[in-house]
Amino acid sequence: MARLILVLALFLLLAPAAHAETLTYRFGPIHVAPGQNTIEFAGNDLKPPGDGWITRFKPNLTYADGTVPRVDVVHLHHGVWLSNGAPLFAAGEEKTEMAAPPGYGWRHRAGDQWLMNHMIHNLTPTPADVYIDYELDFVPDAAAPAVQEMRTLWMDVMGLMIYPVFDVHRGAGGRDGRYTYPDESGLKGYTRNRVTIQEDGVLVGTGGHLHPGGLWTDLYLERDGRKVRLFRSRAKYFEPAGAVSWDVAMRVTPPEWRVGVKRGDVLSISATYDSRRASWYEAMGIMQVMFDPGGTGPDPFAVDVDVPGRVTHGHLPENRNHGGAFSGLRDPREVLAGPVPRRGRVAISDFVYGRGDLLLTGRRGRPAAVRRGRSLTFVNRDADRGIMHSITSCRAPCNRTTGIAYPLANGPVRFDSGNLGFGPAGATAAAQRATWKTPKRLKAGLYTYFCRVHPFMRGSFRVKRR
Ligand SMILES: [Cu+2]
Repeated sequence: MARLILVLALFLLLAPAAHAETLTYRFGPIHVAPGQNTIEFAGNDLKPPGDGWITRFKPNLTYADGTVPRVDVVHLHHGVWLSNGAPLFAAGEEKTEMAAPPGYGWRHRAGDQWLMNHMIHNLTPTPADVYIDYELDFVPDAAAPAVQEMRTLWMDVMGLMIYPVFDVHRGAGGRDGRYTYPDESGLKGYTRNRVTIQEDGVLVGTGGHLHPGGLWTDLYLERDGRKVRLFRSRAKYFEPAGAVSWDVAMRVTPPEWRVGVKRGDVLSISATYDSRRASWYEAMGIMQVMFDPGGTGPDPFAVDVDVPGRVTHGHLPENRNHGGAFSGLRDPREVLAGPVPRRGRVAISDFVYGRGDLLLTGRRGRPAAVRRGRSLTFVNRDADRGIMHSITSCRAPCNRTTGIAYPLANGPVRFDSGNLGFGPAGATAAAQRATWKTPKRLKAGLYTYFCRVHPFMRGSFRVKRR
């Protein structure tokens, strides 16, 4: 009898899913200019036609022929599906599949206004046309009177902003080689990573979003001066070199995870990165939390809800090109120093560093040797075309093949120019300037660098004693 009830209960719970239809959409084509790395917004009519429930969401990025671009060539920095102005789904290159727990769904109405916010990064000087593909499982109202509504609570360590990023500097966060934002940021009274629950209910699922170098995101709950961890969304790296690339999947909560919450409870999140091996610029820490207002669940102070998570996919073939192999590029440590250009200015144009570029031969390919105490000034002449470049320290020789795990911002002396270029205020990764000066306090020696936006760009300069 007990078994029969269980089977019946399971049937009732799972029944709506049986009526779900899978809808596939292609958003695009999106033309990505050479080296593009901009944030775009566009209306999006590609949504279910009627009222009902979305129970699953799966994102991808494709070419017109349906193949998936290699992540070291074109990558989905992020896509956010906004509904009526609020984030509904989001995806980055970790491509987490979001599924509602059985019996639950995201409410959808035919009149909802959708907007697509995307940042697609073309790591090459070749234009490309791509599509954002996504699959939705959808249960029309008529087919499923019993779906329970849940909402997305958007948690971001930076709060709600268009480009919510922070930098993780190599060596930051102390001797454990890990840096947790905001806890180790030194910011006092920081509250942007917190959300206050407005009504009693139950949390039914969550998962984290990180960038390469990210180890995990944590979700906490505070009540009456007590604090408890609800879930750690750990990154699982398929990447052979470890936590250094997009070859990763995030662990999300199992379908049966539930946490009862009360009005006035405070949720907060943090993001932890590896700071031992490299710096991580423009890092993110986001968790989407699914909330059923009015539902009930276990008290997290009485029951340990912080269970291990599960990944939603395995190693993806588009992540196969790791880089770091012999390339035939010169070893800049063996190249003669060259003179400092006029006024110490090094132009970057057409994806080439004007002096010391590892791809240049002859005099211009020699690393300009600047005197100690002086600077070279890099000028991005591609900025007018909307192309950003950076000068970011990497460990010599920095001349191996480009892939998702090479090069890294791992120079023995840390420097980074920011993204030299311009963009709309508040909605860009650009530094809003086109020039950068090398630090004056560098010791004598060779310095190698790459462009974070176009990692095939590599260069070098020297600092010499007076
Ligand atoms: Cu560049």
